[in-house]
Amino acid sequence: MKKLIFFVFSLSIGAACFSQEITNPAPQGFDVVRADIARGNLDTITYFSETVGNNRNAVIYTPPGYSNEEKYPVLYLLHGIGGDEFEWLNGGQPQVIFDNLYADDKLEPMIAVMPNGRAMKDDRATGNVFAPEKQKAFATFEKDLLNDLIPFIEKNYPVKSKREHRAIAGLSMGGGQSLNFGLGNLDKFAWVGGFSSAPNTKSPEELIPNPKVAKEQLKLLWLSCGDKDGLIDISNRTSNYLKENDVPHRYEIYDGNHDFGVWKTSLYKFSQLLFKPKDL
Ligand code: FER
Repeated sequence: MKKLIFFVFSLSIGAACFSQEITNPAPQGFDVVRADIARGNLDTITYFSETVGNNRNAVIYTPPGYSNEEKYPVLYLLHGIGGDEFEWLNGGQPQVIFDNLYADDKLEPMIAVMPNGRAMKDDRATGNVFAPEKQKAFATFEKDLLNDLIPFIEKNYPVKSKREHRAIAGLSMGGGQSLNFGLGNLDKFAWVGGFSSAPNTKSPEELIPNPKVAKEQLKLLWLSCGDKDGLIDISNRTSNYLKENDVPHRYEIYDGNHDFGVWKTSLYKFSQLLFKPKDL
């Protein structure tokens, strides 16, 4: 009996050491439309993709007070396996979150681009969204993003084009893409966020082969997940490696599942850190 009690005691000590506290949710009303505040603008844009060989669409949000006289940093915000360029809008209304944050002066003015991350001719989220060729298209999107979409945005919008002014984040498959592409291209991205990252996330050793360089180059490395998400081991694994290798990052775990509750909270918190001095 004593042995059993000791065993259970050790297990709970072990769980306490390895478990992470649940982080506070976003404040009430963060995602509710407010009357009488300035609003950003949403648009759909079309760019030619050399990678795919046809025109592709993306949604773009420009902030309240947007002006061609200014230059803005850019957040690329990516969707999940069952989504497309409209998933964030339909499920998360990020424009409402952003408008409210701007009204409270909590966000650095930025452009947010929501692309279609399934880089193939038919990029609709129809049929079996887990089909191998569709999953492959989520990896191919790295080329489309770097060689087609980013140059299009930089040619057609008043944006700052240094790595310090470019962020990438996404939900689930888009979280995996953000970690893979962001950490794989530190010369292009200084701000990287994975929300509930999916099994397309590379192994930590592949993601961060050189922790010292990552540590020097990253302005922000963000991970978040719902505590009841079946995919949480992927975020835990990544965070553990980062801890072991002394790479600063923020890992937030919310009371939630694999859903927009977690993703909206993540966007609310992550976006406020962007393009600001590190220790704000
Ligand atoms: C998987 C489970 C979930 C997977 C991807 C997902 C690639 C993606 C989920 C999402 O984007 O919401 O095994 O394999």
